[in-house]
Formats: sequence, C-alpha cells, structure tokens
Amino acid sequence: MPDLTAVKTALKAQRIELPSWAFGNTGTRFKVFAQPGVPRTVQEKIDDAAQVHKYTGVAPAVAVHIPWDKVDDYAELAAYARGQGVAIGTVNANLFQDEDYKLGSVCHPDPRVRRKAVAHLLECVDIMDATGSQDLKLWFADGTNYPGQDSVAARQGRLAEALDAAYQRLSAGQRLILEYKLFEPAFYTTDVPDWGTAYLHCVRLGERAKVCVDTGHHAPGTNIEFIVAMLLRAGKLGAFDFNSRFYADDDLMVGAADPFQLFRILFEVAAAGGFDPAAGISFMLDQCHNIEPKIPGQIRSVMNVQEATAKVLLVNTAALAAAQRAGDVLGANAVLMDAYNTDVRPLLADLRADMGLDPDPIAVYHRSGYAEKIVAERADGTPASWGS
Ligand code: LRH
Ligand code: MN
Repeated sequence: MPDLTAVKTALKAQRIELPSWAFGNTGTRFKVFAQPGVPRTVQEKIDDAAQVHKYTGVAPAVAVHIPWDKVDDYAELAAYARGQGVAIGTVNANLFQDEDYKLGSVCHPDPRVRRKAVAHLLECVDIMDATGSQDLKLWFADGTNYPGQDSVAARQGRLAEALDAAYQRLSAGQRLILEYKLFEPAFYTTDVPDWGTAYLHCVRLGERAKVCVDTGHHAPGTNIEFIVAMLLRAGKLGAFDFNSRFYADDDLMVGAADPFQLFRILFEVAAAGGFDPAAGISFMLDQCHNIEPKIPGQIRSVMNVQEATAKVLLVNTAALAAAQRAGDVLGANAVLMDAYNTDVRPLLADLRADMGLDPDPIAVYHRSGYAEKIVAERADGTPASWGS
C-alpha cells in the first residue's frame, strides 16, 4: 500500500501556477459578462491570486500574459508579487490580438509582420530577465481558413525561423514552451495544431524547448494521457495548461467536466516521476470563469488538481504491476479504480491542517470578507479583461 506520509509530502510540494487572466473579465464571442470586484490592474490580479495561495498553500506563482499584464517596471512587479507571497511565473506571449496578425504572426506571408511578431517574443524574454521567470510560453493563433490560402510548408519554415530567434535569445535556465491547439481562431489549418508538430519543432530547437499540453486543445475523443506519456518518455513535456471541456476549448475548471480524464493524465505523470519538482514540469491553470466567481473558481480548480493528484498517489503501484505482469486485465483496472474511487477529501483536509491552513479553503475565503472588500474598493476604474 502507498505510504501516506510520502503521499502527503508530495502533495505539500505540489505547485500549481495561476493564470492572471482568469481573474479578469472573460467570455465568449457572444458576450463577456462583467463581474463586480474584478481587478483593474495586474497588481490587483496578483492580490487575488495571493488569496488562492493563502488558502490552498500550493499556488505560489502567477503566470502573466503580455500585453494584458504590461507594466513599466517588471522587476518592480516581481517585487510586488513577492510582497504578496507569490512569484511571477510563466511569461505568455500574445500574438493574436493585433490588427497586423489577421493572416498570422510569425507565419504571416509579410516579412514586416513576422519581424514585428519576433520582436514581441524577444520583448517577452526581456520581461523574463526582469521578473526572474523560467518559462516563455508560446501559443500561436496562426493558421488559415481556406484551402489554398497559404502554403503549409512555407508557414512551417517561417515558424521555425521565429522559434530559432526566440530560442537563441534565451539565457541559461530559461525555457521555451510551445503550446499546440487543434483549431480556433483558425478553422482550416493551425500552424501548431497537435503534439507531433510541437514536438518536432522542440526537438529541432534543443534541450530547453518543451511542449505544453493544454487539456482543452484536442479533438474530441483524443486520448490525452497517451500523448502525456509519450512526451514524458521523450523528456519533452514542459508544462500543462489545465482546464476542462465538454466540447471544444471551453476553458472550464480543470476536473469539472471530466475528473476521470484528469486522474488518468496525472496517473501518467506519476508513473514517469513527473511530480518530482526536478522533473521540471509546470502545472498551470489556463481557465476563464465566464459566469462563476473567479477567486473561488480558482480555489476550486486548485482543489480539483489536488484531489486528482492524491488519488493518483494512492494507486497501489505494486499490486498494479503484479496484475499487469499476470495479464489480469480486470485486476489491474480494479487497482486503478480503487484509487480513483477513494474519497481523498479527508486526507486533504488533514494535509491543510498540517500546513496550518483551514481544511475548507473556499469556506474560509468566503468568511474572510475579501469578496465584499474588493467589490467596494474596485467600484470605479476599468476592470481588466482579455480586451480584444
Ligand atoms: C489559447 C490559450 C493559450 C493562451 C490563451 C489565453 O487558447 O490556451 O494558452 O495564451 O489561451
Ligand atoms: Mn492554454
């Protein structure tokens, strides 16, 4: 049986990175519903993220998105975050909201537009130098909508050139994380549509180029845990963008739509030793709380990752290996399902008590009055949004 002390130690060492943009107003192409108390500045986004860390103890970093989180002094921003008990994490480039990028950014047919896009990638590395961030995360909306619109091969060449420029700008300890997505906003080809394309570019770039698996970026029916196992085996899994979906890139709370899928994905992470911080995998949330309150939504999401992780760490791996060796199909499946069907909430409540935290992070957050405080304090000014 798994050693509960080791399980607790691993859970205490878990680090889940929060997306700054989850605290701002978000929505769909139909409507962005504004919520009262939403941050107006990146500092207020950091304040809200710090609330999630305060009550969960495992969310000590905030990923930023440029220019959504643009400031004059990024070193000062990093110092502000430290003052709030968190760190500035992954720096996400944004090459999908500028008028020039209609036909793409780094893959655009026009070299002027490509130079502009590469300049933004290099600016993001400058920001990493100032914040002390390790990861530059690149997701490209680039693609085409109609057959014949552009050359698939030519666009891959342009993409490779831009990735080379960004990779060569990195300093020791910094990584390039390439995120793939099947479609949207492009609806015929996407230039980085799947793990294979991302993997090929990362292998060509070098050791510090890794793949990001966003759990909402696959065709329906895709076995994501198989992709995770393959990337882990190749030493090319750098990060997760966790969320969940019923249909497309719904960006719902991780584990909400399909908790068993999250369990299966994290089981492959555990099987490859990926929870060891030395494995260098960053576990980030990438979500939008379009209709639900944002801070409780992030707290619930962190708890969903903790619960799936605890279940995975409770798998009796010795019994599983024995059943697998014996070809005992049902026996092996039962070992996994026993762990999955284990109610780990008491274990996590104990863990929080051990960490000096309230066993119920959402209840203690509501009791804190922070939600009412920010509604009152932030009544004026312009709420942050992913303003396209
Ligand atoms: C693209 C994506 C990417 C981010 C954006 C906010 O769908 O997953 O990771 O840059 O969402
Ligand atoms: Mn993502």
